[in-house]
Amino acid sequence: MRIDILTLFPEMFDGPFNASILKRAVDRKLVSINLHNIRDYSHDKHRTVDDYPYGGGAGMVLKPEPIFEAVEAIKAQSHSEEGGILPVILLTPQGRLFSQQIAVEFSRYRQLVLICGRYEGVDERVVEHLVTDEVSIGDYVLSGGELAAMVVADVVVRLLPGVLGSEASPADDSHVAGLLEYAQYTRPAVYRGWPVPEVLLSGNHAQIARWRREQAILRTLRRRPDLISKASLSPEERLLLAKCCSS
Ligand code: 6GU
Repeated sequence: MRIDILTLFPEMFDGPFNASILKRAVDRKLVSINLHNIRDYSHDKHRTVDDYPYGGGAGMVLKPEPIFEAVEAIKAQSHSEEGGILPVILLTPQGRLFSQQIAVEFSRYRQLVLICGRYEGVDERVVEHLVTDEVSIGDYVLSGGELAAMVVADVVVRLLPGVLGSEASPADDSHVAGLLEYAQYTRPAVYRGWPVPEVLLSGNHAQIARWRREQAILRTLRRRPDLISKASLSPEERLLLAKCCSS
């Protein structure tokens, strides 16, 4: 996969893309991440990228020309022979709420373009005529789309084939089956007097799997009851829930 990121602050990306799983994925050429400074596409010697809003009001608005021209330059250099649609995703608090499901959807594309919004907003003609999707990472306001773009890139890249080791399957992750993950323990078996649940030491794999499943369901119910109705549960599990909630 190729990810192109348009930003006014490319240096913000140095950290996350140069460590851990993202770095390994880049080093192994499973993904290439290309940063583009929107300012490089400005038209004047002051490298202007924003301007006052028509109609007045506080703050500045990102001008359309540099963003259109940056995306057009990306389109011209990459995969143009394929003719498929290129997702152009604007990171903005106005967008649809990002989720594991949206990440799976994004992970199926050969290429993504992420545009990091800044200031009070982006000229609406960018949204109407260039952007194919607007995404927010939560109901709070960041000072710009950069951190959100890093979140989206991280979540998508770890889904790409070969990025995680075979033993760490994304299929078990929280939110994949619509449930939170069960509690994990490692050695020592007793730490400061706190023991690891006995079933995990039993070696009985069927029993362990059953315990973990139950833990995941109960934890989701307690912490994120909003997720339970959409989780894929067996009829027996639904019955268990009905019992424990009514008592
Ligand atoms: Cl994508 N951008 C900004 N500025 N704030 C946000 C966000 C994005 N998602 C949540 N808050």
